[in-house]
Amino acid sequence: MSKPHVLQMGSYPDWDQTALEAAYQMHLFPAHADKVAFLAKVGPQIRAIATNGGAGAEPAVIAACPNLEMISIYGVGYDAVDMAACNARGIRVTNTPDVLTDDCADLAVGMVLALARGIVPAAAFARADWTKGSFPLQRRVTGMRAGILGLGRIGLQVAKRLAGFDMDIAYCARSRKDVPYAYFTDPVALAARSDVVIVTALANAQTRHIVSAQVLQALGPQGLLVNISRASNIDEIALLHALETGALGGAALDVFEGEPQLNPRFLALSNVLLQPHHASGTVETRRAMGQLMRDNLAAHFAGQDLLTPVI
Ligand code: 8YV
Repeated sequence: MSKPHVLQMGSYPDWDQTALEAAYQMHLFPAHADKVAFLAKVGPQIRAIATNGGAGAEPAVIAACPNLEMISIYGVGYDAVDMAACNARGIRVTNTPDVLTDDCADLAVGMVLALARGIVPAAAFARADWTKGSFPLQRRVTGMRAGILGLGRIGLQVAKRLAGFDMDIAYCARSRKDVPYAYFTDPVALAARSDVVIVTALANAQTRHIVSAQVLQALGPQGLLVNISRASNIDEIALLHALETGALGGAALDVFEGEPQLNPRFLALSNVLLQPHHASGTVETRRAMGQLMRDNLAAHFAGQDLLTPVI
């Protein structure tokens, strides 16, 4: 029997790539300069798309695949997939929740510590400048007031970790959860009572720029912002302005508008910690994500229940 044709939107580690190619006829989208011609040729054969959180599957790609049955995402976020088209056409979508939760929470906490304590500039100082003076005093982490924006699986694990630092934890989410943390419906009010705001919310049209100029102002000149979710959750231009003028104390960011190209204004700032969209980037987690992404594809083609369906 011939292998099902699968459109691949991004790159995978070799262990996934080898396994995918053994099971499917893979068509690598980024390898083709003329995307329209490529899709016109292979689109009708495609039965599944294998993608990741950033590449997703945009409307033109889905429209060019009339026989598409499912999209398997290597990542938890599905904001880059045209979900309206999938809903309308009955295309199933799977993601990789749970397996990446701990790593994402770990990095968020690491970013809080690194930002507040200046760990990255301190490391550079120890190498180059220590004999010339003392490193400036930094901010205490233990006991901080933390605000978590979006208390899903990852946000909950961030809260659990921060509780270990005796933090006073509050959260903002669509609905109140059964947790011992203060609940806020308004992100501005959450920011006003917080020393650090950590954004873990899934991105969608409702959360676009939820971290607004007002939220940044409420966080204030001593306030810290950490984002491991999606760039669209933050008004990036307002953030740059707040960082440049000192209206916000500092930011640690794993995600950016137009990544991997960064707005060059970020590179001129000393009150930011920049990460290359790497919250799930450990060998252990990426292996588990790849396995789950492939298991969902396999379940679909075997006519079995999907393991982690979004729709
Ligand atoms: C991955 C992500 O970095 O889970 C997500 O939504 O953005 C990340 O875990 C990405 O999907 C892998 O390229």
